[in-house]
Amino acid sequence: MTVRLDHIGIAVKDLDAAIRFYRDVLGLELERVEEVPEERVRVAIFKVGGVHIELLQGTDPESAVSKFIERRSEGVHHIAIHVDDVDAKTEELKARGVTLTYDKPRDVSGGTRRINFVHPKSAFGVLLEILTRREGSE
Ligand code: CMX
Repeated sequence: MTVRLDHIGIAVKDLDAAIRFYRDVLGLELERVEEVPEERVRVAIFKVGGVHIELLQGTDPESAVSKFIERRSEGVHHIAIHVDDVDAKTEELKARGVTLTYDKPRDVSGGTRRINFVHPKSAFGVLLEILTRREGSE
């Protein structure tokens, strides 16, 4: 069973400015920049040891990330934990009374990741992403 910290998501207003800081000032390795239309975000992914830092900018005002920034300002938005089977984990957590944002996990990034979220009210104030990466994707 592979349970591990996968990434830390940070909500930012200006992705390009944030990339300049994390890559050029801090010196982190930028792995890729991609759009995740299913979640209405553009993300920049940095490799930090075996974990990633994911900078997120909302692509429209209704995006969860845009709403988060408007309500609470920029900052740590979620912590993501990799599990072997996000579908099974979703069902297990639901059976234990945990509130998840999606009834069933959804595929994102061309099907390379399957994700769900535990609502912060069920996780002591932290939005927790649970995800399973498909074979071959990092
Ligand atoms: N971390 C901690 N608390 C959060 C939060 C976050 N990221 N987002 C919202 N909250 C808190 C709010 O501050 C609020 O708390 P109070 O009631 O104490 O003020 C409460 O949660 C609001 O909850 P809500 O009314 O149910 O819902 P919101 O409209 O604020 O939406 C959430 C919150 C988590 C349901 C929504 O953001 C969501 O569905 N998120 C999952 C999808 C997502 O975040 N996608 C972006 C990332 C995609 C990616 O990684 O690719």
